[in-house]
Amino acid sequence: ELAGSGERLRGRIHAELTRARRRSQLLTDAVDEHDLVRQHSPIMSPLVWDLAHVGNQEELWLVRDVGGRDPVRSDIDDLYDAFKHPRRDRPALPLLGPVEARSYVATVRDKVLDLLDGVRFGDRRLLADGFAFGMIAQHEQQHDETMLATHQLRVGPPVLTAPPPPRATVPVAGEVLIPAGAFVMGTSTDPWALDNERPGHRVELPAYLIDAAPVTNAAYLAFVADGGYADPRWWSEAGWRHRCEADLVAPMHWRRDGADWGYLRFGRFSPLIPDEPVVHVGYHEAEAYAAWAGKRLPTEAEWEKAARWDPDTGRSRRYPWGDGEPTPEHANLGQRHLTPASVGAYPAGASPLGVHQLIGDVWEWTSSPFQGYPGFAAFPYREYSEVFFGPRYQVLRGGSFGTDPVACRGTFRNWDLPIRRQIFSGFRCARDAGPERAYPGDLGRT
Ligand code: AVJ
Ligand code: FE
Repeated sequence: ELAGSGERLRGRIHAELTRARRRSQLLTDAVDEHDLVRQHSPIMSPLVWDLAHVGNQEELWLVRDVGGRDPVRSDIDDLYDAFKHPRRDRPALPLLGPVEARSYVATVRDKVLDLLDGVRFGDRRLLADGFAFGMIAQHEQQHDETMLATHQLRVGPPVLTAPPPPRATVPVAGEVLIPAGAFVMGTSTDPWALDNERPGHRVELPAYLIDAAPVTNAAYLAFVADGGYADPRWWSEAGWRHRCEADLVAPMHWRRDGADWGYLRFGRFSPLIPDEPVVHVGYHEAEAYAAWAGKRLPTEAEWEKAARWDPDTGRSRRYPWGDGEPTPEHANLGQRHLTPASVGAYPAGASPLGVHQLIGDVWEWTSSPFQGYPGFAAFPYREYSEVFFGPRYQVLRGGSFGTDPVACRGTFRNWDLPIRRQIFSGFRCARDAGPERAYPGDLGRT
């Protein structure tokens, strides 16, 4: 540990844990006790489960493992083990009530802040650069995003408010050519990167075109109006089967408003804003739209090269704009706003080649199933990522307006089932550049 750097790290950890807790409190204090314990959808937990689960993970990793202290409540470990009880069964469990859950998470936090004071970051790999604390701050923020999705599913008068996102200030349209070549995907050095983001490894890609912005409501509406949901030509076999079984006709939360469409957002109805990224679409819908548009979804590597590769130096950076932490000018993150922002609202967040809004706004589906990178090693536990590897889950990238910056970066990987659309998911398209586009000098001569 460099002199003084331990103190800076302690301060950063304290700030991240506190920020996460403020968010959890905002999301759980916004509703009454009945709303906290009820299940708003069989695919979501009661909000009070998320709250106590966050505290229980913090107890397991920080109080017991890092701190070596006695358990606060070892009797409830089983209730809050996500692998023991599927979401639909959680309301029937003898969960802590709202008052007990709040007092439990506060007790755990007091102990954590106490042990943070004396912890030595160099002692174990789990503690290097404060990783265990960073993992727990990210975990709480991930559940805060899940709780925000539960709020979106909740029926009743609105309880959450936030100012609208900034308006578009630059025109953004079309595609950006990413030249052929290798780049470093993932990271071996980002201190709080999770196991599935590691290690950094070279990936060689042919030239490709990627949309300069996520697909907007207007563009998606054209697919809907063209009968896209009624034409199996655009859908994969599994996608079409699901579209029929679930009777999908439009993104989740879209509602007809006479001849037009609007959406229900956190209890309020509004007309579609045409130049906002479409949100609440599943992987199958994203794939169908891309086929209809004559394109495809980007692979995960294509998404990451567009987001991180610096054409001047060849280096992979942390974000599209560089290595600096996101500010409100860079990206729509952190639940500052409760909608995606219009395309063109974040010129300062664009990549050097002109790809916009890769970070924030909406999670973007990629065509890649969730897999470990070459050299992957589970750390610190297999259940964070490894048990989800395989063809069942698709990777999403970039974070949404509901994602906190601590859990969002160019290497961050999210995953979900292809049918899921309660998450803040959208997409952008890509396509092969073709030989004539790979050699700009040949343009017009073929
Ligand atoms: C990475 C968002 C898929 O919510 O299932 C929370 C994050 N892991 N608790 C999830 C997570 C354990 C995870 N996702
Ligand atoms: Fe969890």
